[in-house]
Amino acid sequence: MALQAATTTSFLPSALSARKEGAVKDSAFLGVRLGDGLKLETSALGLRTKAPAAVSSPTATPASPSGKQTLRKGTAVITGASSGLGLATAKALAETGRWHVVMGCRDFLKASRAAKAAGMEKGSYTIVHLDLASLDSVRQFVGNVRRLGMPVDVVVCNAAVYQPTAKQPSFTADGFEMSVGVNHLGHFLLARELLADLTSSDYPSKRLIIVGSITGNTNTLAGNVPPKANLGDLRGLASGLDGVSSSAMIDGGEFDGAKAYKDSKVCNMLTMQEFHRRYHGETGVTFASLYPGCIATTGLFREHVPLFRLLFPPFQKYITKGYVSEEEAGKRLAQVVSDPSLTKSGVYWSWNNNSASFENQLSEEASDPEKAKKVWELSEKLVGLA
Ligand code: NDP
Ligand code: PMR
Repeated sequence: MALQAATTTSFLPSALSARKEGAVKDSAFLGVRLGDGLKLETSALGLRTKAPAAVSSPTATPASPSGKQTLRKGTAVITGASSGLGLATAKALAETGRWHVVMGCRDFLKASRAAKAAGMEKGSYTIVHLDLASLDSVRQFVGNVRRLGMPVDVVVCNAAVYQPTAKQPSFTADGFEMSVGVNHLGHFLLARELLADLTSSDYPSKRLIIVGSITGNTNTLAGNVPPKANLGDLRGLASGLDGVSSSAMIDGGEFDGAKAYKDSKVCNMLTMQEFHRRYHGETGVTFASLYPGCIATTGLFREHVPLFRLLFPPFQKYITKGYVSEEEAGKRLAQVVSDPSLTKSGVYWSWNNNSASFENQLSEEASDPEKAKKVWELSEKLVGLA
């Protein structure tokens, strides 16, 4: 069992997962559809779930030789840690030796290989299956994380899909348009469920972080590149985003994959603030969001046309100067996870050109408390919490 040698514990999906592997058919810069070849993931079949007892639990650290009580190892749950920002953050945290990372990933084999290739030390992480496109999988994930027997000190909602070339919407197992379903609704349920675990953790700084983005903020140049984020009066969300009885878009409009992604990021940022308003005082948990910089090389753009993927990194590096490497972005998110100076709750963090963090301003829509409350209430109905 080579895979189990690479990880301490593996929690696997109960069934095979089917995932889209787009084969690019066209090469225009924008707005072109990809192929829909479905590929069955069979990697999980031969693997066995090991007893959680095998995990080295990050319990209280004994007093150091100097007699000072040191902070115990923290546990950070990161969704979508099999590539890009999530992987870089997992690596940055794990290599401090002060964090155990629970990697919530939909593709076990990919995650396992990625962690190994990144040089993450065996025992510094645990991969637990999570498909955010299924609310059942989210609930199973929460159960499996609890069965690890580790405290949950920080949760990072990082995973996302971006479908800029899709002409038609695709849907999650529960019938929600995919981008909002995965990026927002799956994480909404996950975060709501794990809040209890965060609350009961004895870690001095417990945090729930939801990754936002500049492109969801229309108070920026990047946020004004069409199609712009706009949740409208939320009529599509209210009707379930199923594309049948309602539009697949939150605002009730025509399907647009790029807009759906940006709308989902607005939901992410609104959710973080609503969490802050509802729970910061009561739980002491720090709620934060961030824009890590433009990580133009990640898998997020996998469904974009080849020309875009070729030109986007140099465009961001040399023209907008907004580019940041995966490694640097990982350090930034790791800072939001663990830096003692970033404990303020309700903040949307960004970094300046010298890589210094600052509290950034959200757009009018992404900071609208009324909208945040409505998104919260509609979302809890959709995920079965109300
Ligand atoms: P990647 O595509 O590299 O990472 C996304 C991760 O999400 C992957 O691990 C992917 O898994 C996972 N994922 C996708 N769908 C699901 C699902 N249904 N269930 C579980 N996991 C899933 O992109 P990035 O690293 O760029 O994106 C990370 C975050 O950063 C996102 O929230 C994105 O919005 C945000 N962001 C990115 C920016 C950028 O410039 N790249 C800028 C601003 C924000 P798999 O490996 O199996 O595909
Ligand atoms: Mg953008 C300072 C300018 C800036 C920054 C920081 C970004 C970030 N972008 C900027 C400007 C522009 N972009 C301009 C002027 C254009 C028109 C040429 C432009 C175009 C563009 C496209 C087509 N940009 C994009 C796309 C995408 O498909 C990406 C996207 O919207 O994903 C949702 C994207 C991005 N630009 C960014 C960032 C961070 C992204 C990607 C991802 C994200 O928000 O998560």
